[in-house]
Amino acid sequence: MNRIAVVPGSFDPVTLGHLDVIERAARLWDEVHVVVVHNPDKSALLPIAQRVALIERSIEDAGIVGNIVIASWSVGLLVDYCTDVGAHVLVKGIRSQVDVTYETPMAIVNRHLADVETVFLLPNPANAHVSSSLVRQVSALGGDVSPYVPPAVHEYLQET
Ligand code: COD
Repeated sequence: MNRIAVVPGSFDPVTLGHLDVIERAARLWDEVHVVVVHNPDKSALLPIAQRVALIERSIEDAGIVGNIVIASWSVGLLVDYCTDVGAHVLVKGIRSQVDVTYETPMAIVNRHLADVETVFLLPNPANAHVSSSLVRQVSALGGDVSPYVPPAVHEYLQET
């Protein structure tokens, strides 16, 4: 059986913290779907197609190849995507108690809705403070975000 995991996120933009979770998931599962999902609770900086393109480039540049599919999902439940592709696992990163509080009810509901389990990975300590919102803020104020994002994202943010 091909074991498939879904790594969902807003990825607005993808950071080194996200890449770490994706790379580790790719070692643990046969196939990993990185899915860009519109989060209605957050106001977006990048269009979804741009987020997908930056993930594609960042994964390629990092040499994480072979078993990764990149997709976006904006219609319906995230577990519907999982069912469509035959995935029974969602992988999320947990940086702090805030993430636990946000993710716990979703994990319970997703298991109830479609028998999809959520597996939480602790962050690499080097990236534990990194978030897309921090990157957006530092970038908007003219700061250097290169310690937090893949080179493709740094380049993109400098150009825009
Ligand atoms: N280190 C490790 N993990 C990290 C880091 C880091 N530095 N930064 C972020 N992460 C993790 C986050 O904890 C999260 O698990 C994931 O990476 C994505 O993060 P973001 O910020 O890009 O995405 P979010 O938090 O806005 O999540 C958006 C989702 C769409 C994935 C989420 O809202 C979701 O699962 N929605 C489900 C929609 C649905 O079907 N709802 C109904 C049933 S619950």
